[in-house]
Amino acid sequence: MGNKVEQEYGANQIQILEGLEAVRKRPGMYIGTTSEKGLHHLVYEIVDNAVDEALAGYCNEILVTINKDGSVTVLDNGRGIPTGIQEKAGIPAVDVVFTMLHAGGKFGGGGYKVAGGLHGVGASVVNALSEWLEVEIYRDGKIHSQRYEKGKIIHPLEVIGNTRKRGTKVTFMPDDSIFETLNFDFDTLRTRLREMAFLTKGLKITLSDKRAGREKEREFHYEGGIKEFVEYINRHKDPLYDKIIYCEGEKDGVVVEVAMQHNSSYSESVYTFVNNIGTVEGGTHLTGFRSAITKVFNDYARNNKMLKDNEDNLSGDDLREGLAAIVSIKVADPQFESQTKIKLGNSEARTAVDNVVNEQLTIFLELNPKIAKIIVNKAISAQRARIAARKARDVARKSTLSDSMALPGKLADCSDKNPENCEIYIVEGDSAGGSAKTARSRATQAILPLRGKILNVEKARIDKILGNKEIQAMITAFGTGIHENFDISKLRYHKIIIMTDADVDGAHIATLMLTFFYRFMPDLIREGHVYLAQPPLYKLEKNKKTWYAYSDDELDSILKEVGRDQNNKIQRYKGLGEMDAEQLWETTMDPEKRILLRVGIEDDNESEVDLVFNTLMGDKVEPRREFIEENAKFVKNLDI
Ligand code: TTJ
Repeated sequence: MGNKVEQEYGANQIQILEGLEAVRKRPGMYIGTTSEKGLHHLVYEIVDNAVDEALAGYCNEILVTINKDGSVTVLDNGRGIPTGIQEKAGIPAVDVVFTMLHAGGKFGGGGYKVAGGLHGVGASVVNALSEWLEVEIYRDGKIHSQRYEKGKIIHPLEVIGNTRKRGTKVTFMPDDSIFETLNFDFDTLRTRLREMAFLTKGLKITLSDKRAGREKEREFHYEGGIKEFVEYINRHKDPLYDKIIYCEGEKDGVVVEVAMQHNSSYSESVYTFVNNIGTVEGGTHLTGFRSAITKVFNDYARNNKMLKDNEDNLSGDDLREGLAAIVSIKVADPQFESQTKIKLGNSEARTAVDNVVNEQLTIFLELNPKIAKIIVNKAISAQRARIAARKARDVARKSTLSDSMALPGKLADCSDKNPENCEIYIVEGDSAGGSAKTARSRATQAILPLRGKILNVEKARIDKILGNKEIQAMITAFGTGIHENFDISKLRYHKIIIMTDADVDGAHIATLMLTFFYRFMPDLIREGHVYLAQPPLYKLEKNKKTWYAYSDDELDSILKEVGRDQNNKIQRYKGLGEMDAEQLWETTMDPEKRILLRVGIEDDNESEVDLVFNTLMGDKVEPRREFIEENAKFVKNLDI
């Protein structure tokens, strides 16, 4: 008998070691990437386990600490991972959790485990990819301790003391032979942990950085859960009514939670989650949400004579104008359609969200007729604007039917017709546009000068936006169309380069353009076609030699090199207009020498990008300053 147990134990051990070895050999298969992103996934993976304990109702506090040595600790006040021998494996349950792949019975226990999407590979993968990992379990009055190195158990689980606490503490040091970087980013962790806290009402998550010189702490605790998430999305906007509309329920094993509130803007900010993971491409839950919204509001409008019998239904787009919403569902067996696992496929999720929202939103509107009327009226004016815009577009289309590819008059196009070789500079002001036209390399560089501030698309309705000359010029020059008609294969230039003055106004104009791209042609940014030119801030002349500096620091280091004396002639450029064509070419347009910043969107984080924009574009002054401090995050340094 004893012999048999031993044999099984041995077989398990071999299986464990093979499993961990596979993870270390092909980490990408388990965590997607060994870049900074993969590094942060390790933390989410461990935190997910503690959040599961919170979802089960046994834990209300999680503390995440970046330690002085760069390791990370996750501590919860849950029941503690079981320490007894697990019969099937013949080793303590905690060792099963940390050494056996896909251990822990994900989705097996009748609960809704959070880790069903992008990560969800389990604590054993984190362990396998860690130089070392230590667990302390506070359970049954005792402190149980275990240490692993590169995933391997070093010694049997031991009791190292007594405690009155309950909970689990995990500390791990990622393996530097596996990850490209071990540098945890406070803001990246902050964003995800805040999202987790919004999605798990009542759970307090604290993030604390103990690294020398970087000490910082943030606490996330939202009793209102996703209702507070919606308040957060609308925090710099004007809500159209005070309440947050909230629906929750369960159907066919799908737990549904929805919160929403309209604001006075014209864009939609709806974010969807499955098992606490953002589904950037939406899916069935989003479809269910949209169809319920469309039906319930149209029924309400008809029943209350706000829409006459001969009038068209309000479209979903009309009803979602200015809508901020969170749709969060929990499903035991999430099916994802796309490779990237960000589009939900479960059909029962569609009916569940549709039913829950249908039923509860109908009741809400009956109980809150003032709010119902505000929303329906907003949708009716959106509908009018949409019809006006369609007419304007039809007129525009007809007037250019003979030469539908008519390019804007101000565009100086390039001669090369292969989009891959071509770039278009969108230049602030006619005078800088003139210099750029002289300076450019005609074969591959096109110039489109724009006059003054372009329209803020966050604050204008679609009819006005499409009637705007500058916006029309960009749309026709790019060739792609917009929104659902957007077709990237028609893009006429693979680099779209925004060139504005290196001052606050220039930054503002650049942001207005980025906002337009993000709202009307987001794939341009996603696919990396959008760039910011970087004109120099200073010119230094000395002994017939010239230097250009793109920042104060750079000027400083040049001065250090050439010596600070009276022969230095320093010019501070206030605008592109102060440079002649030759200087403009040399400093900002010559592909061999220029600096370009490529604009990107972080996949995981579209709600943040959205917020970043809204912050800058809003009416309130303070948030704008915040943005300017933070906008480095939006733009990543690319070319030299
Ligand atoms: C499992 O069912 C019996 C009672 O304990 C349940 C459990 O495992 N709870 C639990 C696990 N609480 N916290 C964890 C946990 C916490 C961290 C930080 C890391 C991991 C892998 C698990």
